[in-house]
Amino acid sequence: MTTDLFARFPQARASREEMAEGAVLLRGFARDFETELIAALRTVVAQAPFRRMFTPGGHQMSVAMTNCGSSGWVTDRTGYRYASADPETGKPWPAMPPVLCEVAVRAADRAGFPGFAPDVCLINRYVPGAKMSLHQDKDELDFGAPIVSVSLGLSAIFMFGGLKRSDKPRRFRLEHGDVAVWGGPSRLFFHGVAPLAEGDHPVMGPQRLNLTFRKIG
Ligand code: MD3
Ligand code: FE
Repeated sequence: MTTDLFARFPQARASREEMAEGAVLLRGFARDFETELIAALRTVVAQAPFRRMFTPGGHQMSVAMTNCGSSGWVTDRTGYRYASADPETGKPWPAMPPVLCEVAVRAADRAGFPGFAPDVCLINRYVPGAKMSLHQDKDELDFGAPIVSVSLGLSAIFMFGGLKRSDKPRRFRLEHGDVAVWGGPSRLFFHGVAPLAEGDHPVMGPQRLNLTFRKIG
C-alpha cells in the first residue's frame, strides 16, 4: 500500500509556495488521491457523523465536524479539548484510514517536516455561509509538530494573520486538492476562514471539507 501510494506522487511537479516562515502551500497535492480520500472519508463519517458543536460561550458553530484517529477535537459548554471517545456515541473515534495518513505524512515531508506522525484528523464541513472566526490552535501539547490541512470541494478564502490577534490577516484561496503545512514560527499564527460562497463542486457538491492532521501528544 505504502509503496504504491508513494509511487504515484508527482513530487517534481507539485508547486510549493511559502506563505510565511514554516507555512507551505502545496497546490493540488491531494488531487491524485481524491477518489481514495473521499471513499475513506465516507467510512469515517458513517461511524462518526458530522455534528455542529457548541463553543464554551454557548454559540453553535456553523462548521460541522467529526474526527478520526486515536483522539478527536471536541468543544462543548465546558471547553475545548481532545477526547478519545466520540461524545455522541461514547465509542472511540474511527481509526485514521491509511490513505489519509499517507497524504499528510508525505505533504509534511515535502514541506520540510520529515517524520510527521499525526494521531488526530479533525474533519470540518462548510456549507455556504459557514465560517471559522480568527483563532489560534493551541490545544495540542506538541507545538514542534506541524499541522497539515487538506482542502476538498468548494474553494474558501483562508485568512492568515500573525502571532497577535490584531495582526492584519492576508488572504489565500484554498481550492480542491490543496494541501497546506503549518509549522515552525507560523504554527501559532491566528487564522480563520471567510464565510463560504454559494457553489456546487463537480465532485463534492455544495460543500467544502477541510481535514487537519495534528499531533497532540
Ligand atoms: C495555521 N481549520 O480546524 S485549515 C481548524 O479550513 C482550522 O477548516 C481551517 O483552522 C479550515 O482549526 C483552516 C488551515 C490551518 C489549520 C491549522 C493552523 C491553518 C493553520 C494552525 C496554525 C496556523
Ligand atoms: Fe485552526
